[in-house]
Amino acid sequence: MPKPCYGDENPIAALATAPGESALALIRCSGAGCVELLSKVFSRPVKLRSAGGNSVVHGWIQGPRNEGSPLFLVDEVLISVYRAPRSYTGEEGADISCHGGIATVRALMDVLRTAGFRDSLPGEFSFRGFMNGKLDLTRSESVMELVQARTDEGRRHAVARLSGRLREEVSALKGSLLEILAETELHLDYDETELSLPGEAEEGLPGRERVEGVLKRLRTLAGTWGRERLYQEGALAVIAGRPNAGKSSLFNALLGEDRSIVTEIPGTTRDWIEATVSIGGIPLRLADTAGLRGAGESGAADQVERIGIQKSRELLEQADLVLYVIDGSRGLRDDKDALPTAPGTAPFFLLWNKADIAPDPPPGAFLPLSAKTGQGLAELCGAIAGALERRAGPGGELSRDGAALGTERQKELVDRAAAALEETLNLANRGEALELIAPCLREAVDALGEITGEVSTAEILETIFSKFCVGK
Ligand SMILES: Nc1nc2c(ncn2[C@@H]2O[C@H](COP(=O)(O)OP(=O)(O)OP(=O)(O)O)[C@@H](O)[C@H]2O)c(=O)[nH]1
Ligand SMILES: [Mg+2]
Repeated sequence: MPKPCYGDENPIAALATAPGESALALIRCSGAGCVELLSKVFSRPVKLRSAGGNSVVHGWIQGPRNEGSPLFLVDEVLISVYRAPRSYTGEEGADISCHGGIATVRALMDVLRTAGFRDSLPGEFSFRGFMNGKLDLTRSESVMELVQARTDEGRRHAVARLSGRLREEVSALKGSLLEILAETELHLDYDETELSLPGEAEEGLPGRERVEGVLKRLRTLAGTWGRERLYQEGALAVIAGRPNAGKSSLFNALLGEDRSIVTEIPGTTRDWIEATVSIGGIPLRLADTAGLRGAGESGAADQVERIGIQKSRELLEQADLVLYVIDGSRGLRDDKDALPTAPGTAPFFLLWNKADIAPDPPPGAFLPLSAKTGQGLAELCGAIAGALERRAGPGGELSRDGAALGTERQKELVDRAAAALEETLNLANRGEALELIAPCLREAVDALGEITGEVSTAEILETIFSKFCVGK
């Protein structure tokens, strides 16, 4: 049998919900003739075959154990029927709501394979939706973003793209460029016949200010990616400091649960622990580490703790943000050895912990806080979100209402379009001929077309959709 690939039109099926024990599961089927195929393994074939689009039919999936053996009941299900083109894929489709047992789903999928369905490839439903004009690429990608969103903020940004905000912006920019391109090409034609257009300069790029306007908007759009990526991928915050400073207490306080062991014995945390928490909508990977002790100091670490300290230092190098905890009740005297000598690029917070029992911090950039009472925690969270957002670049405000990018692919294409427009303007500045300028404009138009998928190749599409999950 030939290997299934994106682009064949055979009926496909896949479990669309997470595998495991659950009240219900959803198996999704799509492809011309799929309702007919299903009717062969359904207890009410006539009812199913005659069902209209967007209707639900109740019955039993039943299957042959072997060729010629009597039918056996697999599960009681509801089948939602979709008629082309009114479905997610644009094809005829059926969603089977079944019971969520692992064995049930496996048995149902076996029966569907026997009936003539093949297992779908990752993202194949979305791929078909795209091919049938149901979704452009920005919306298809936002579907996957939605599936993967880890915080409410991330979900909100993905939904904005799903609603078509990015597609609208990209289409509008592309539309403007196409107009300019058309005018440029018209000038080329007129030049050939030695005519000039009324109201336009005889030489130079027509609509130059409009090109500059589009370029400005492209740069703004490109600037949104840093923050969007922050909300999608999150950041690593490493909690470091001297033994007993209260690092694990802070870790627990930020998580809102007792995950890390806290004792009054210095050197309690020996191995590092990581957990994810949402801070201002940013999925923050928070690492609690072994306390940093100077070499040769009293009460020096044993071998296990030394390895832990080494790991702390490695984590600090990878950190997007460092939370350096100081035991305010002991003051700064012990921290001189532990504080890094050269400032890194990651934002570095000096936290004056145990503020409930400690004197005020010395003047400087110390943030007073008590991991025990929670004093100063809200301020810390605000400061963390603010620092990470600033580090990710501009575009926060814009991404709240305006269009924002959702994938690295989109960012690369926006950059490509912007570079082509810069080149367009450079050529125009140098007074180059329109014959040379027009291809640059065309390059920008094509890059924007690739974002929405109007310009695409089978290879590009396969790369994009193969990153999706099966059943989507
Ligand atoms: N009063 C007061 N005590 C605190 C505070 N934070 C932590 N402690 C206490 O300080 C001691 C050490 O706390 P930990 O959170 O285990 O400190 P750590 O930095 O993780 O220590 P190591 O894992 O040994 O490096 C415990 O007895 C905590 O109860 C605070 O804000 N106020
Ligand atoms: Mg600890």
